[in-house]
Amino acid sequence: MAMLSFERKYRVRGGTLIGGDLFDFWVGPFYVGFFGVTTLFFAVLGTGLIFYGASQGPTWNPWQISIAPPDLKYGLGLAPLMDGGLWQIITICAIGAFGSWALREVEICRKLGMGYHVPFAFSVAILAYVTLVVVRPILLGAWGHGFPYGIFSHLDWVSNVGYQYLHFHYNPAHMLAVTFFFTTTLALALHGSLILSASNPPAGGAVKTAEHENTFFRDTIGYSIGALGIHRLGLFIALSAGFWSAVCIVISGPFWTKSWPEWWTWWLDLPIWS
Ligand code: UQ2
Repeated sequence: MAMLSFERKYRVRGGTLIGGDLFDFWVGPFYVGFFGVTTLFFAVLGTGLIFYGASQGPTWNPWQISIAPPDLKYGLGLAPLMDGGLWQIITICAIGAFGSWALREVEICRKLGMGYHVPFAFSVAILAYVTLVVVRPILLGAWGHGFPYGIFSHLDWVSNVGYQYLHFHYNPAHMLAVTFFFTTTLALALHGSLILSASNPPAGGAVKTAEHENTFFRDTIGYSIGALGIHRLGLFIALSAGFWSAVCIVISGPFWTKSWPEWWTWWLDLPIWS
């Protein structure tokens, strides 16, 4: 693949965490590195095992393929391959691939002298996944508490686990997570529309800059958070959505076993009502 004229300037040596110069090269546009190799290894192995699992299952319908975790009776031990063992190895591959991808991002940040914001942000997504399939199952004492790898089957899992707590929307951490998700869409809608309105004028029109962007919001709501500020806010609320998602599921079972509506009896029990 042709290298863009400016790419050579950024193809700097070093910044690797492991492997020194050994994997410090590019394949076409892609930086490889030690973690590029491990990403590829885990991704190919994990995907291959999903296809193998599907080949042993009852369907090739992509909506219905599902790789189930072990039965609860296996606890935190290893399960037979066709009885949840595949799910266990696929989970290791997934964490290996996601973790390798994050560390490859770290190496690229180091090469370019950038902050680690992108790998940090991705790590919060990994944290949410690991909370679901490792932390919570360990706290509950069985890998069978992980979710199945399938399109409809994971939706069924979410629905079933939700109903175990009667009404999951009463989970206060879930409320926070949902609020952060919605606020993230609000912020991105405001930001995306503002940037396009200023920097993508009709043909022949003049591109506007930060002055116009700030003035629009000062005229509308008396306040502009600023060009840097909106990105700080956006990162914070997006990561908060992922963080509180992890919290809301990890407290369900390990730290609260009753229905979530019952949690709110603390409000009714306040002495101020008597
Ligand atoms: C802004 C600004 C931007 C923006 C946006 C705003 C010039 C290009 C979207 C407006 C955002 C505000 C006022 C914060 C809204 C708060 C929440 C919680 C959604 O001022 O500066 O930069 O993109």
